[in-house]
Amino acid sequence: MKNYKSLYEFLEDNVLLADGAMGTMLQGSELTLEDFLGHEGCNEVLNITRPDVIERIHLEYFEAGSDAVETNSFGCNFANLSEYGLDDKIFDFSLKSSQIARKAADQMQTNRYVLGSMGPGTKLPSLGHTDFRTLKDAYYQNALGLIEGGADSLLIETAQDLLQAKAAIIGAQEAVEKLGNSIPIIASFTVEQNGTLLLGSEVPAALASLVNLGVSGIGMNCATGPEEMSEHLRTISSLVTIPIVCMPNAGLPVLKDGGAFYPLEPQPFAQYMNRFVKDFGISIIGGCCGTTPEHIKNLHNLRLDKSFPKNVSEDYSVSSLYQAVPIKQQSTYLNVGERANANGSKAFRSALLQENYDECVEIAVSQVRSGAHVIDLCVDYVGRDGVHDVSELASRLATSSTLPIMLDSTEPAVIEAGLEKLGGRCLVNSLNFEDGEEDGSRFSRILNLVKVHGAAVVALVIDEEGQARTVERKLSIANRLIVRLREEGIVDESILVDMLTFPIATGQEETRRDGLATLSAIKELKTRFPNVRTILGLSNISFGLNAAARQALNSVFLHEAVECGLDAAIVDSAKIIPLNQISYENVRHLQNLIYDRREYDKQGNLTYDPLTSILEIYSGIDATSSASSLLETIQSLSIEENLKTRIIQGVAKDLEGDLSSALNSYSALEIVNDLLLPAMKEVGDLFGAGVMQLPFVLQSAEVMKSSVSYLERFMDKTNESAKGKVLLATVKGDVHDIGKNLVDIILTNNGYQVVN
Ligand code: THG
Repeated sequence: MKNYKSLYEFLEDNVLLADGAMGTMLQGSELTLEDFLGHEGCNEVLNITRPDVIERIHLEYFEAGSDAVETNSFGCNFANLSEYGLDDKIFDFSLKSSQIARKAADQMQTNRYVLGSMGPGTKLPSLGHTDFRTLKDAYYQNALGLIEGGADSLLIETAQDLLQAKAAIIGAQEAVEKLGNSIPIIASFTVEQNGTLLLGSEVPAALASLVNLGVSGIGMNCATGPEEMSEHLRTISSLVTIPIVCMPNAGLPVLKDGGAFYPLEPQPFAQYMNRFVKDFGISIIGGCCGTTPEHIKNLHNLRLDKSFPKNVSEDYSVSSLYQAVPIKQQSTYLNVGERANANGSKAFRSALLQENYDECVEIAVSQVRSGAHVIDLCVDYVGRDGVHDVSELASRLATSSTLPIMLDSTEPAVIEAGLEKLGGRCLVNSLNFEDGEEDGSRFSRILNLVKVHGAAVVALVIDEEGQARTVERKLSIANRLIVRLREEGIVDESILVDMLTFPIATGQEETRRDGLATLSAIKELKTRFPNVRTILGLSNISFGLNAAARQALNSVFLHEAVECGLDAAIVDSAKIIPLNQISYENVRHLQNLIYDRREYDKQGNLTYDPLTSILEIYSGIDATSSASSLLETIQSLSIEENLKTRIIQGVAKDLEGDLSSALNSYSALEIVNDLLLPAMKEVGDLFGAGVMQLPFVLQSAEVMKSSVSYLERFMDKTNESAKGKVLLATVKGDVHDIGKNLVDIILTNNGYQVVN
């Protein structure tokens, strides 16, 4: 009887050596079309028809020294199996694959482990190929089968779309919970040669999104050899404390005799891995495409000891699909743009009511130009279907926004619908104790969503008795919130307490000291809980004043709050004025209003009221007009620059009007060849240089496509498809399908006739 250690225990003091490639080993085995039951290329079928072949491959790896092997279930997911009409077999194939690996592991004399492989599939939810629920439910079946078959861990690998990885992790967690046996869930993403994931995610964005879901290990596999992974591993090891995975290909593939060949030999492969284990504390190693039992043998012979990453500063960031944004900014506050709010912006509201979602998105993302770090998204509006609205908007923002999203709603269903569209790590705004904290309360429902999706959370000082206005009540509710969230495993750095902002310029006596109470409470909270973050919805402070006075008061109040330790603010970033641009005298009056410094004579008569002075100073003053929208900017350009900018920025709104003006000076063909195509070329160059991410390229291509389809009617028939006919194809169900379709759009736009 072996002295069986759980994988958790093993990982505590050891480097886990996994196996190498499965696919290439299968290609080397003599398999017939019958073995595949006619489903050529569907390796998962082999679990049923040729368990002997799969078992033999596992044994080869164990004999080469693998501590663990991966189940033959990389394609046991919704996208892959539905290509073959086999998506009802997810559970069965997973179960079988896991039983085969378990059987092989149990034949060995020493402890060996089974890693249940969960691959990415070919449908990317961030691009709308499928939805989160469908994927999550299929991954749940995948994970159930793997666990029941005896897997010691679930390895979500080759993740390319953060939303897909999130669906896989959450599906896996549900399965683990259902079966009640705790096993580690490990996530591994794929960084392309350009240094990002397929959809453009930078490594820290992937970490923010996935590590916070509560995985037990994180890292990367596939796409490149070890050399290209080195700097990314350095980044990962500087940001996380959980075990790190690294399973590279045997180098970058070269084409040889019509097939891909992975050139990195076992010896140099092992040398790289040796360095990664020592320098970056990588503790789960193995190989991906092109690696063989020989590669594993060389790794085994190194007998690597576990080392630990040095200089880790854990990263508490939120993220979009593309970038991570630290919640705690170094020398400023986290600027959360307030404009995408149905209650807080007339322009946004009217676009929403017309269901002009593209316009809503434009309002939201334009805030990046005035310095926003995060977008607050609030669609709550009486009489509207919030779930529908948030789904429409979040799915667009998921790829159009480089900024992370703060989902602002009182409805758990709205928050959930938003979370299911966004691959990045969101902030949830907000939690409070208004209807208590029992099961079924909004507090418990929203908290559960925060936990499941690994979000950061805004917590408001509101309890069963209402909003806290005194310093004492603000602090006591804040304390109750923090204690409760800590119990649920939420770290201080992911909690943003909102001490609440009330209007202070109403003239009513009882509101005079509200701003002061908010500032004092923030200051005290920061001394009691230095790692808990604080946030305010800033603009509430100035309701009732005219626009110019509001901008000034908001700006001064923000300055005071940051001095007291405020970490984040929901603001109209275009309208915050640096204090040095407000006159000294006005700043004094505004500060006097905030700190309620009125003056009285000896008889107790009021001699100075800052509010009166402010009303006088700002009466009749217009607020400076804020930055005009991107479309306005575009339409102020020359027609040539207008069309070029439209393509590069992907702006399709009112396109036909502008194209029709261009037809006054150019022929349709000239517009395409001399204006639009050079702009597309620039898009291509920006993409090649890694400056522009894939979804934006697709957006540009869409504008190109709409332009061409409008202009076509003005072209001579003889010019059509003069350049020739192109046949495009790739392996059925392969990830390269996306690239192929992109090539189709671009070739079609360049005058080729494409058979896809
Ligand atoms: N705390 C938290 N979340 C919040 C708030 C808060 N979310 C909503 C709100 N308060 C913060 N957002 C806004 C957005 C806009 C305005 C105020 C707060 C605002 N809008 C102008 C007005 O109503 O006069 C309209 C401008 C326009 O129409 O363009 O003032 O406190 N956690």
